[in-house]
Amino acid sequence: QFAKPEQAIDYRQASMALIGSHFGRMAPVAKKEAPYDAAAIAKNVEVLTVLAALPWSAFGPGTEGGETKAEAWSDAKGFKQATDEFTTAIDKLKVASDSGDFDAFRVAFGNVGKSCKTCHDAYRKEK
Ligand code: ASC
Repeated sequence: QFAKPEQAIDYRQASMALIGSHFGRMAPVAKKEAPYDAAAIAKNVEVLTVLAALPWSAFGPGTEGGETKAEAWSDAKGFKQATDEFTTAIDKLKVASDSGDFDAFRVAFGNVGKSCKTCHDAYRKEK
């Protein structure tokens, strides 16, 4: 899939950036700073569910580096668990946003954010 480690690093950073864009744009809605447009949120979350699957194959053996701590490989089990928790939280956000219920969306959105932070705290280098 990736001829060189740098290509894997670029790929995971690019896909994470898209996830950050599609997740972060919903923050004003979750914080009640912007109106809740259920259809627009559901459409955005649908994109996000696809994006959320992308980065993980780009953390293969021999692709150490970039912004990722060595622990992502030395503690591969913990890393896998953290990324699984994220994709599970995304699946729950999809169910919540499809329901059109604002509070369900808000709670599920917050849980995705927590899973982002938990994994970043453990496995992303300090900036
Ligand atoms: C984002 C983003 C993250 C998460 C995290 C949530 O929008 O880029 O890494 O949310 O800040 O706690």
